[in-house]
Amino acid sequence: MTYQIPSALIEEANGAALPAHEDDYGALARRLARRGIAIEPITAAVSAFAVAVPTWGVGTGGTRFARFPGPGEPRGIFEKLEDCATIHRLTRATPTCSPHLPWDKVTDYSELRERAAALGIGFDAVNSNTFQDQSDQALSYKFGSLAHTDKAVRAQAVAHNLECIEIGRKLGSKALTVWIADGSNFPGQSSLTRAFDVYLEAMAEVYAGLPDDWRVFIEHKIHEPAFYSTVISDWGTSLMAAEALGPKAACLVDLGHHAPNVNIEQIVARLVRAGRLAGFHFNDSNYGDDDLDSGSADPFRLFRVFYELVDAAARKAPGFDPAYMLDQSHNVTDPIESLMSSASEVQRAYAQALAVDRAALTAAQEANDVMGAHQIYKAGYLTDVSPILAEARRRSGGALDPLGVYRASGYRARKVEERPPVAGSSSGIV
Ligand code: PSV
Ligand code: MN
Repeated sequence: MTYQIPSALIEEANGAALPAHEDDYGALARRLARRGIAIEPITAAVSAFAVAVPTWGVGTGGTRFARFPGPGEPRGIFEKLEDCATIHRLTRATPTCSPHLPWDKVTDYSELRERAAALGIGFDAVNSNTFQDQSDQALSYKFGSLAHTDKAVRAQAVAHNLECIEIGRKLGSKALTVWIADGSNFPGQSSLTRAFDVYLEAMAEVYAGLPDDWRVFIEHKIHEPAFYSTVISDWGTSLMAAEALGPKAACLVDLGHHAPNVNIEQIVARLVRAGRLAGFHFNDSNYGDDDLDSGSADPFRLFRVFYELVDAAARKAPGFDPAYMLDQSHNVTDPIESLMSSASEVQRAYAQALAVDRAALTAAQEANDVMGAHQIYKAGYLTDVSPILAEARRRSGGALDPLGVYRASGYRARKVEERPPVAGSSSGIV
């Protein structure tokens, strides 16, 4: 039996921190009440909110220059699941993981599903990978996959996506996320029109393989690894593709995949309006697809996105059912610490958005009270909702202070003993 953080440790730490926490929670409740906002519905909503952990995120990431492996890294999907379970155990915010194939391939998927269930973890959207070549692969993706000029390469990429659906079915997943690296590095290198046409043709075959209760998430990205054009470059292209494919297709927003300074929350509002918002890959960025921890660089942007989500849910926008996933690369931190903190930052943005007085905001907007509207909106962001997040965790058996308990447990040191490095092991993402 491998080491898991004992419940007793969580209870003991919670007991010690409880008086101060209750004081803070009570003070916040009174403060919100003065603004006409009840704390309990926010705490209940945060408790019910979940975000999936990417299986590739529990290994140390890297850049195109280097990867500096961390100690006690998971050496395969079973150990990745253990780390995902640890994150959920302490935060109670991450009951599912989002697997990436073929990185997470195994021979027995019922065993994988059972092991995950025993650890209290389920499976969210399955991610396909046609952006790398695998050793057993017949044709190369160097010049593209689903949008390759050669039909045989496209067929290979279609077959991989169909296999991902099959594996996902065995794991209890209900969605396939498709991000392709296809694009070009030189003006004139490829036909901007033909590349999109053949992509749609190939994706129609993937779409045809979706079970009735499945969805396909199309993930756009403006650049990288292609630096002149990408085939699925932006939300407009993604929406065109989703509409061409059918009702089971929707657009996934990775926060790092946009032009600098783009108004992401407006994209979110438009996709909600079109009934095509698939969900998110949360992360943060300063420059490009930096894959920094969610809410670490620009927490106000995360809040702005969540305001649109809260607004859409309150309006009961048709077809609004986004899937929430993290997608980050942890190059210099312990990935478990980063993922716990990120799950909490995503919940924080949600709670802050819920702390906006929507009726007052609508009235101010309608009256063209510019500064009034801005202050009402900003008041949500300026609310320190930390006691709500802690209370939501405590009520579901998690830790008031996940990072403190994680560090006190010595989990990583135990994993260093249990997981001696294996030659060639990799976290997958660079
Ligand atoms: C691409 O940058 C991406 O955001 C896609 O979601 C991939 O599946 C993921 O990163 C992992 O490489
Ligand atoms: Mn992504």
